[in-house]
Amino acid sequence: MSTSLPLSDAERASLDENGYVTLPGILTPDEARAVRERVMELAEAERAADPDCVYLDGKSQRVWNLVNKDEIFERLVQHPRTLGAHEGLLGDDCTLSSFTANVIGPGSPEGGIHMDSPLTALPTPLPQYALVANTVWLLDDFTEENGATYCVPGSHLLGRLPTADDKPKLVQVTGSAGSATIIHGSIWHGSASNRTDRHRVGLLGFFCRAVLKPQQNHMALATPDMLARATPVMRRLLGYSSQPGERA
Ligand SMILES: O=C(O)CCC(=O)C(=O)O
Repeated sequence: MSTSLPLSDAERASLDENGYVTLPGILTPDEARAVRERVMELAEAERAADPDCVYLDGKSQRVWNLVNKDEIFERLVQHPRTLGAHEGLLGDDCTLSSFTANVIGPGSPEGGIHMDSPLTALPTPLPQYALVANTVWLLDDFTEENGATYCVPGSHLLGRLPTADDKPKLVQVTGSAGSATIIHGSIWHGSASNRTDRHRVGLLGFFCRAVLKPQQNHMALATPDMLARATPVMRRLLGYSSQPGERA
């Protein structure tokens, strides 16, 4: 059983209207600093093992499959506030699509405006309710200079990607380290360029309705250690109890 906390009425109204809402103070500054440090260690080790694991002109990097890389990420993915927000959007049985870090390096160009996977593979118009939804965990203060996420308020209601005729009004979602921004997966969004000399580090806790195929195959990736620790909520997020009509 989940002990998750739903969004307040005001938070949910803001998410429904704009397609995103920022929840301040989900982590303390010290917690955000410690998680950032761990992400940067993982990023450095993965770059040393595979220099091609970078993107955006080699300036930025994704760290995939976080739930199997440190116990701290197992706890974060089950955080009652962020998980409660996703359950409210996607249903109480929603599952994890992927949990990654997005490290936007100094001089990185913007990531490009998009809707989240697998929405562009579906016929349009998409429904106005969310099929997938993301959490951007701010491990640094996100500013206009260091690449705070772009969103186009209200675009989640259009159910399609922008066309050449659209003039999307981009807003950068700035906030303090330790905040988490919940975004409806159909919103037009993307990382912005980093014009500072320091990495901008965020986590992306990405969830989907139980009927959709997740971005990563968690059951194949799960390590025995992580599974041995997994709570019932964690097992559900990994997909162990979301197979409709399963029989032995
Ligand atoms: O890191 C960010 O600011 C956003 C990343 C993003 O848009 C995504 O991965 O879908």
